[in-house]
Amino acid sequence: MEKSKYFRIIVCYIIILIIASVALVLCGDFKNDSKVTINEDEKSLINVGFTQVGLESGYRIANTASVQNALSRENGFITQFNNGRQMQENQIKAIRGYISQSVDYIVLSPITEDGYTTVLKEAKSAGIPVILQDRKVNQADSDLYSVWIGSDMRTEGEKAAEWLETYLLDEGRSRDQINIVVLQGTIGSSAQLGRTMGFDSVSDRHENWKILEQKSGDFTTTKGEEVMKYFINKYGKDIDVVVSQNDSMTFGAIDALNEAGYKTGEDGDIILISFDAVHDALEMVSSGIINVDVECNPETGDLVKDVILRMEKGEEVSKEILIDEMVFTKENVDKYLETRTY
Ligand code: GYE
Repeated sequence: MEKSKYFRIIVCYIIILIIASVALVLCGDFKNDSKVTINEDEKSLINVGFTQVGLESGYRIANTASVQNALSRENGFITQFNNGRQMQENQIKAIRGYISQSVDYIVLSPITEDGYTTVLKEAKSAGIPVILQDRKVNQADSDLYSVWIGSDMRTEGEKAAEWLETYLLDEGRSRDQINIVVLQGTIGSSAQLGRTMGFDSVSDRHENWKILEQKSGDFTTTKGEEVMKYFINKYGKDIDVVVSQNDSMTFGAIDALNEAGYKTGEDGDIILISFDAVHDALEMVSSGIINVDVECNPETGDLVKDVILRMEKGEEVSKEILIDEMVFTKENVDKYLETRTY
């Protein structure tokens, strides 16, 4: 076999080795996950296993920080963190790990409402209370968790549509044909389901409102830009309103719209409605690029902590605990911008 063939084989092996090691580093769970070792003097701490949706948005980053800061060692907790990377199987694997370690509590933000029944039954059989925060699981599984803490996503959707009703009335456009496209979040997540149901329930009251299409951008900027480009190619100048179910997708949508020559917001061709109300988006509300941003408050950490401490004392806790939220427009946003921590 001539030398060049040997050389080609060796190069192939080296390339395979490099790809394999890169894959191992990227897929390894260690990147964002924490494993804690419990020393003898830490046995009195409350041991919590926390599995999070992922790192897909500003909301998510703030929500993770809120829970981790609340469930800190200073506050009497020892908390393991799992980044679900927006894949349910990662969360299920993490929960089974927590069960095998006999943690005291499991905190879960479920990526979608379906798919957790079996693992929640396993946690229940192991006698480990599960606390949901942010998103929900199916109502049918309500006996498999102790408490849900989060936002009323359906009301968020209604607030967005009710703002549009008022805006169109003020603009003298309440009888115009209004064409709407919707960038939805992760399909099957309670955020996507709730916001869609809420917005649609108000939209159905207006025969002159036409939802041209709803398509998932999976709550990420990249996918949001991709879906907005699809909408622009398909509907172009017919689009009057873009509803984007989180700020991350909104940022991608703005890039796509600007690239195609469309202006959004106060003096634009397109009315832009967003959700979450993270700092960077509120700056765009202030500058008139986003018309309205319906808040989804990520700061659930202290509520989770208080629930656990009360459960530790054997106190009754409500099955659902809602967090307060606002609607931001150019008229009210500036006084909140300075103090916004996320
Ligand atoms: O709107 C989005 C995140 O579940 C309410 O998930 C949360 C949503 C939030 O990806 O930014």
